[in-house]
Amino acid sequence: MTTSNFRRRTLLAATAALGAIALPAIAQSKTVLRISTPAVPDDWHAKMWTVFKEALEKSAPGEFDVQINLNASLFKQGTEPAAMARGNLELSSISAFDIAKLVPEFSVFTAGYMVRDPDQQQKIFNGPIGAELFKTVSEKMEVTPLATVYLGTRQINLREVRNVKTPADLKGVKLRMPGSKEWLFLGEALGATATPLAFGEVYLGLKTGTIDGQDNPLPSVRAAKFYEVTKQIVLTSHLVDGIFIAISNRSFNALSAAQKQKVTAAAQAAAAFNNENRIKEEAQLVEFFKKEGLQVTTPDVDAFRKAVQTTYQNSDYAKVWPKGIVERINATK
Ligand code: KDO
Repeated sequence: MTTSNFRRRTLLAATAALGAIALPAIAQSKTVLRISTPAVPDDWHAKMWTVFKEALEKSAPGEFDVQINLNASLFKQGTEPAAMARGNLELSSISAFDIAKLVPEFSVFTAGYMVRDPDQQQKIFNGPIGAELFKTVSEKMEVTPLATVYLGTRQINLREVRNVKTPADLKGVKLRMPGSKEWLFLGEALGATATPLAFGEVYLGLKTGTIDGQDNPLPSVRAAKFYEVTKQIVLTSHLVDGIFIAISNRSFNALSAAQKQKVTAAAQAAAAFNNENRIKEEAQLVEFFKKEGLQVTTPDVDAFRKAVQTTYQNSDYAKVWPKGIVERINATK
């Protein structure tokens, strides 16, 4: 072997050894982003996380390890904000109801018939109202909202057909709501007997009759197959529901400025994907449910609106809403 050959081989061996050491080091330096959501795989706000992951793989190749956990398999529904604040979870989509527990003024967005439509929802949260409230969310909850996701307009979905025109017609109906007092208040405001249950248990609850109905946006009724175990949808349109892609402050603050920008852009791309597809599907689903044999009925929505709005206005929730916020929401066009 010539000296130069020997040198080259030694160099190659050294590089290989370095590589063997360096590779796992690179792998370890990837920032892990764990996501937990109760969303079922076929729902748009589950699929949007793949858009998030792919956007980051493109904009920041090799920098992030995005781990998507659906069906509440990592954290129970509603426990995600606490997990993020503790640093046990990086990302989730959190609801206005989750936020209202720690930021009481946010309960204005848990009130029925407050937000008009998905377009107004985006304008509210991407404008000054959103900026002010999200600042408080970050300070009090240790999470940063990155994008507003339209979850859909919530409708009532019943096991047995019932003539529902006004809230009085829901008297005694065991209406499943997610498990927090803010959600139960909404169910009661609709005239029903609100019963708490996690999303993952609703299908069985409807099937066995431990609950008489549930409320969710139509795309989720389809994705979670609730239409298989119910006979009616009552188009109350009582809540233009939003969830917020949020990241724990601990994780966000550890990122470089460029990474923060890329993560935010990926979250916004994910939300846009969800919003576009959900709005499109929502417009087509009444026909789908009818074909599946469900009765889709329209109640006296004005009667529901009046009753629900009055209940909220007279509640303790309204007492902590920032002065003039309802007028500001209504003026957002
Ligand atoms: C539900 O439990 O009814 C709800 O729609 C509440 C939302 O805030 C959100 O948690 C959603 O479930 C899940 O993502 C499942 O779609």
